[in-house]
Amino acid sequence: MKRALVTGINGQDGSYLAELLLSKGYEVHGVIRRSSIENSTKMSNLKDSIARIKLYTCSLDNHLAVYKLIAAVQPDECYHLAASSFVNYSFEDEVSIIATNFTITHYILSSIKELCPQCKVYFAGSSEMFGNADRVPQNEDTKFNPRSIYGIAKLSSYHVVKNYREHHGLYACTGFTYNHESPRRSHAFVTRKITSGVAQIAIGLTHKIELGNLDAIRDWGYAPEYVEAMWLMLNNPHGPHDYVIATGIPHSVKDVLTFAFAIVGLDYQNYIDTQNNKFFRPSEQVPLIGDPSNIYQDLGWHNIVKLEHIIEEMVNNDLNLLKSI
Ligand code: G4F
Repeated sequence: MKRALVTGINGQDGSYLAELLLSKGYEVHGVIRRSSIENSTKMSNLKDSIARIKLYTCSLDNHLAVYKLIAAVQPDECYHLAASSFVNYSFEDEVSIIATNFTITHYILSSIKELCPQCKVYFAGSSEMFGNADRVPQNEDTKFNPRSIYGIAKLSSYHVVKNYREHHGLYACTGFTYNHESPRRSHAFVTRKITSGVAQIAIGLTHKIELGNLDAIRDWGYAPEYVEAMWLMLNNPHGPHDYVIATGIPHSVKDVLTFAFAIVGLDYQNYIDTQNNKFFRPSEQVPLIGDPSNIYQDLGWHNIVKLEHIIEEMVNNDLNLLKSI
């Protein structure tokens, strides 16, 4: 039986990945923050799988703790998904973003190199590493040009992963994931903010959603499909390679609004407030759209579920959550 270690297992991606690995017969070990274990909201994504997972509360920002964790688990595959995943532009958060999105990656790789160098490692990279890209769509050869500390920290991790692959012989690779959504998405992200707002409007709890740039373009896919891509990357007959994981299809925030409000039969234009500057991002001129040709060619992966259906599932889930209160 293969043994997998997943960091950030209670997040959107970690929880779907845990379910996928369990369905494939893996022994699944997961790491969560100590503060999460007593917070039922933070554990809710694991409600269907928690009984079959071995959970550890480990401070990943402590090198010795990471070393001891890897020594205890001795994984065959490690999926490093733990991250500050909100692309925050506030200066106060920069130190913690660098610690979470860069330093921990190094702790994990260095521990694996010492303790179980046969372990394959997946690192969750991001389209934010391309930032203000010089082309649309972006692929694995596109020049990196991150525009946020988040993107810089992810890019630094990518270089450490590459270094451990090329100079230490580890099977380690990075997935450049573009936005991926589901009912498990946290409320900070625009899709969930919209779908939960629509559900609240539909039952009369509020009458406005405050948003930033409605013309922002993103490449939004379906999270359960993206974790399949991660697994395929660690089971790649061509060896360890980095891939863009994306749909290649551009959509605007307005499209998300149109899909979401259509579910409850309303016109979004009557319910949106864009006066608050705090929701606008600097430097979003270049749309982040991925070219998934390489992962399709090598691993046969491509997205299936369209954004319209993802949003429908999210709105219905948010309506059900409100009805169950
Ligand atoms: O949902 P978002 O906050 O996601 P963002 O920043 O693209 O980041 C997500 O995808 C990245 C790429 O895969 C990941 F690296 C990252 O970890 C995360 O998963 O924003 C999406 C778009 C942006 O263009 C933003 O300007 O929505 C626009 N937007 C407009 N109004 C808003 C809002 N975003 C948020 N969060 N809140 C708003 O009110």
